Amino acid sequence: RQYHVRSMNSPSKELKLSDWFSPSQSMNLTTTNWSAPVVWHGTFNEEVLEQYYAKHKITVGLTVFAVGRYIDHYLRKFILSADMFFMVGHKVIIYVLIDDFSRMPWIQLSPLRTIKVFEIKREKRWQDVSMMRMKTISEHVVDHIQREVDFLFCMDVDQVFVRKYGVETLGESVAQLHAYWYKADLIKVPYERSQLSEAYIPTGMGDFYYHAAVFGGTPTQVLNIARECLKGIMNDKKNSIEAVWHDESHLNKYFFLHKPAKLLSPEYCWDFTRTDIINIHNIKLSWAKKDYKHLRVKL
Ligand code: 2GW
Ligand code: MN
Repeated sequence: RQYHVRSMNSPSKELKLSDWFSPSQSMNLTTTNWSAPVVWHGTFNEEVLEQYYAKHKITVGLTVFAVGRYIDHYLRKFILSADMFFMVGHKVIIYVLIDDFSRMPWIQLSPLRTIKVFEIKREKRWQDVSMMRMKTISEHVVDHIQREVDFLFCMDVDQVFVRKYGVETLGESVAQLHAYWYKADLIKVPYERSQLSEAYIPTGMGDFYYHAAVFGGTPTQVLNIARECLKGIMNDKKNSIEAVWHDESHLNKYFFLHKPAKLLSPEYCWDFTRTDIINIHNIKLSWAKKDYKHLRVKL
């Protein structure tokens, strides 16, 4: 659709929306060059999708980690909002990985929702808390998740669902466009640039900068993602190097080598403090407030 606006000063000249916004700002990419859909609100027919998945009786898993201060800060809101908005009408299993069982909040969930809580050991460095999620995820997918769900999402805990986050997001392997970088020049995105790291992506290469706060797919695909990222992380440790954005750098390398089957628009993981919300109309998941000073002291 083309919007035409008549200019006041020169009534003869028609101004197009694209006279003010560059194409990258005025249009949303809806398909990648490897033919994967980029899901934006409005690019899917909810009714048709719901009819399809209703017949298939799917179960969707969601892993979330909460260690140390993040338990009290984020966990309850994350779970309550997931209960309300994540895969409404479908079976959901929320897998909570927590370092102190006794601090698990008591939450009454709606029908069709189950919680499974597992205690994990606490890593000393926060970088390892984040990175070693890949190890725990692979172990749990093998141990039980692969037999319990049809699709699995892995998410950061420091975010809240604010609208329906539905079956339009399901796919073999799913990657999230990062709210900071989806419009940026590819040479500027913060991929790991040291050749010594397994996460290395040469300048000018890559497709998109993905956000590790959300990734998913079938259990088999998630297992592959988590295993490959872990392999890269462990090799880097052996070589005494750490990628600039930890697990996120390795995830970006993985999706560079193995293109995701589906991409989610930044509406599916938006930073609510951002003011340049051109084309962001329907936010479904929002970053939670981060009190860096308080949260990132020790650990
Ligand atoms: C993390 C950083 C500094 C201090 C504490 C923590 C921390 C993280 C923690 O104390 N407890 C905890 O449970 N976590 C878990 O790790 C939690 O699930 C959290 O969502 C996740 C990633 O940490 P987070 O959310 O603070 O990192 P972000 O929001 O800056 O995330 C991006 O970059 C990370 C790597 O640096 C990850 O790749 C993450 O997936 C990205 O979204
Ligand atoms: Mn986060």
